[in-house]
Amino acid sequence: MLFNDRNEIVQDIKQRAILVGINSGRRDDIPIEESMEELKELTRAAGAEVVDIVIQNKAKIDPAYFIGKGKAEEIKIMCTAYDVDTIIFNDELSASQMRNLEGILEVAIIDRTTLILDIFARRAETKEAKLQVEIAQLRYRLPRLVGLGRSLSRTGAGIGTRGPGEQKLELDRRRILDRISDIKKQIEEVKKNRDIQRAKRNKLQIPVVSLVGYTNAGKSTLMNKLLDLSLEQSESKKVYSEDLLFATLDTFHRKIVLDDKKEFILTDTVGFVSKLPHHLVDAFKSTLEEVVESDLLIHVVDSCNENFEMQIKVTNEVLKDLGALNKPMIYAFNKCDNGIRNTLAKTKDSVFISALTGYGIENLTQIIKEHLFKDMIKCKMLIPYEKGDIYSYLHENTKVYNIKYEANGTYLEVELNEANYNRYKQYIIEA
Ligand SMILES: Nc1nc2c(ncn2[C@@H]2O[C@H](COP(=O)(O)OP(=O)(O)OP(=O)(O)O)[C@@H](O)[C@H]2O)c(=O)[nH]1
Ligand SMILES: [Mg+2]
Repeated sequence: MLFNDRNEIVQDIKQRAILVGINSGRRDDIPIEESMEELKELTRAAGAEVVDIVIQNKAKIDPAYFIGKGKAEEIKIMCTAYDVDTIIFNDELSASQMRNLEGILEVAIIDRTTLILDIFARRAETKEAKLQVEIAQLRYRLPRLVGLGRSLSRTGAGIGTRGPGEQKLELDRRRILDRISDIKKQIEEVKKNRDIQRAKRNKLQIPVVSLVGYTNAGKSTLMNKLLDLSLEQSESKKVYSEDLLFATLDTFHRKIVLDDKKEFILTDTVGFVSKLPHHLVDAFKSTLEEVVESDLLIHVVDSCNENFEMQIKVTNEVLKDLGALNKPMIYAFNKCDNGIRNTLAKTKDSVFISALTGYGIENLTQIIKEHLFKDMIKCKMLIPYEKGDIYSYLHENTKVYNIKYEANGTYLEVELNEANYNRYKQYIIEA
């Protein structure tokens, strides 16, 4: 990759990478082959080419070189033979491991965290996401600056050197610290604005449902499918979905109006991945606050993926970290157009769907309704004719079963949520 004077990329040359992972043999780890397959997908998402994959069986990692020194020397030979310029490790490396490895291998050393941060930097679209990613990148690189040449330097550009908006990341310690405090201030500003928006939504008393799950599970596709069914909709409200890790980085809110006028706000969120960098989770905590505050979580699972159980576990761990694990949650086993796994047991809080074909979506909305509107109260009301505004509000926003125009006002049989029930109590004649 080459940069011009303004620090913008002018030419992108594909990096050629060898991926390196350690098989610790621990039983609760994800099988190494699958973890490396995921690393390969991540590498692809960062725009580099995978030349080879090296796995070392090793119960304990080497404090100096992460892998064995002998293995590192073997990889050095491969680098020359295959014209490789980057080595990507499947775990987080310490500053000294990076430095030592760079000394032997003489190519750029990237770890899984740097790789994930790099993908986030490439994908970040909104100002807030960009700020969050950059701060996570800077915090991660700060203790790793010393002695790192090729991996972070200006000439050895590539994964790990770019921030959001394809700008070069700061290298100077002092300037990094200044930049971090500057970003913090900007995030505060954005947060204020978001809090105002959220307060507005809260005021509407509309329940919030959040889609959560592993990256590529189909959250955004499901959001689009539910938008299709919504009584209020528009094509421009569709969100981006793609067969790519981390297609979504921002939180999106859409109003869904069901056939009986019951409505809720649906939130699409960033997908999770195993070994998600802590700095990143921290940075995204503010955007994910809404997940913590939602009334219901739909945990979307790619049931076609061999590792779906691990993906559920990872997602739940991140949710726990966010303090959202105590929320009511429905498991939506997605991609069932490819058949339903016979190991999947159907429970009252799980549903088999295909966000692509629409299979099972009715069932899902039924379950959502049961969760969100179980406290709906059916009642009979008499609205005086001079309170036309209340009548219009109820007519537009609630399920009306019966209307009669009586001598002293409009008689309504409606279903009210708790807020409306309390608000219009005086007009209720029978609950
Ligand atoms: N076969 C099949 N593919 C699906 C289904 N739902 C989603 N997909 C595909 O899965 C890929 C990922 O879908 P997204 O909706 O972008 O997934 P996501 O969970 O939003 O992913 P991130 O935003 O990366 O976290 C896309 O290629 C979708 O077309 C489904 O029900 N069946
Ligand atoms: Mg998405």
